[in-house]
Amino acid sequence: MRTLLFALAIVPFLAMSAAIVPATAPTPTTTTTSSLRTKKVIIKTSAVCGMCKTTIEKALQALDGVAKAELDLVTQKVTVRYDTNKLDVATLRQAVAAAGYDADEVPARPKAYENLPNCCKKGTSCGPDEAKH
Ligand SMILES: [Cu+2]
Repeated sequence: MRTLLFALAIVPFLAMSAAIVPATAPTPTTTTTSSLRTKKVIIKTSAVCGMCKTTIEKALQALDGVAKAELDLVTQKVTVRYDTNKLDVATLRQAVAAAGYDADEVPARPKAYENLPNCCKKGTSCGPDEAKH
């Protein structure tokens, strides 16, 4: 009796997952010649020095779909060109946060932030000592 109940309980679940699978197959609509859709976005970060710049740019460029990432240390803003078919802004912000830096309203991941060199932490400034990196 117990096994029967279990079987009855699992049936709707199986039926549901079976129904979901074919539904995910995307039907390509009228996609014409230009399949690559790049968009530019500017994300405010908490970068303070050249090393932060490299870390953030590398973290973003490691993502599949990022064409270009360039950080301006004066404004602390990173300009990202990305493929909208592969990524969205939230994913880009997450990548910056995972590297240990704030990204707009997304705070830096605490663990990654702790692993940053002291001079790269918020409230500090590498200033003229930037060479110590
Ligand atoms: Cu730094």
